[in-house]
Amino acid sequence: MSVKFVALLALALACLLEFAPPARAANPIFPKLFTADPVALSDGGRVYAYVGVDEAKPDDKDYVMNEWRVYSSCDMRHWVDHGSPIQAKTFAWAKGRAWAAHVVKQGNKYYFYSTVEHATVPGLSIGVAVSDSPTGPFVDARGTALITNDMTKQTDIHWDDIDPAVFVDDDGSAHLYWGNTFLKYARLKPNMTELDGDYKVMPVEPFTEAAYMHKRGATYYLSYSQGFPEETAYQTGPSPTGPWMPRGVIMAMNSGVKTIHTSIIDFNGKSYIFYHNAKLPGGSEFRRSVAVEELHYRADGTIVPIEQTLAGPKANPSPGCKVKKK
Ligand code: FUB
Repeated sequence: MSVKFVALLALALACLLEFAPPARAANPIFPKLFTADPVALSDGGRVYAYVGVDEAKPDDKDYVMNEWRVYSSCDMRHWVDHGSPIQAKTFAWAKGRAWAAHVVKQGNKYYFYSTVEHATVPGLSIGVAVSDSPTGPFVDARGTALITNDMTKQTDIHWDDIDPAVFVDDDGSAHLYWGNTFLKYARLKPNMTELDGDYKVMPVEPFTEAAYMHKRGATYYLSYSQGFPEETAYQTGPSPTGPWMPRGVIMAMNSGVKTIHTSIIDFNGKSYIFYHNAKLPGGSEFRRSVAVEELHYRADGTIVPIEQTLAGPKANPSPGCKVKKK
């Protein structure tokens, strides 16, 4: 090979590198829409991520949210868009505001718990919908709200009954957590659509919103947003109702948006935290974007604080995972 040929080859390679479009960062994971309030479900070798859609225009001063969307992945890197399996109008008794939701599998059914504004009971409320598939469509499972704002009296604010999170324990018992300012808890009946007894207020302070429960070994992890701007804190305990031991902050507050709304799952032997920030171009308080990071535990079971990254987690394919490269 002549020196001239090698020089030409090197020049061509340099030009290619220079002009090749940079690979898109993995985070935020859904670059085509503003998305928020993620919750994920690991099922059948795929992870399903359910998100609200922020439709606010740049100058809007409030959330504009009408539907939820679901995406899935078999490797935590490549995501398939399954569209919108449920909208606020799925609940005939609601008048809008598709705020944060949570999805769990119980038996062969998928239950979608969601915040919506009630049409006749002032304030935000919680509904439950059901489907035979993780990608929906979901239908209203009750025909009425599961929780309404007039059922709780701790504060006059009309958005204190938001952000449902349902945890199904190893014995099949189902536990509902929700609230803003006050964290509320109730057992669910085995039908997943009714409260089993009265609700309680959990003594978790300071608490803002976005409660989330997961279990690792025999330890229960209650994570939630605290402060405003929000940061994600967590506590641990020996049961779904505590008693709780505060363990500190695992994700620091965002810049450009005051909320953060995290949720934690295991997938293919690793743990992940989903959250939202405002890092999609044009992002802001009401134009958020969902991202994901790997989450690590220390030997004593405490969680290592998580940095937000643009790179996101490494590929973690399920056996037989085939991704469609664009
Ligand atoms: O998306 C509307 C609200 O913002 C959610 O219900 C809260 O968790 C916060 O993320």
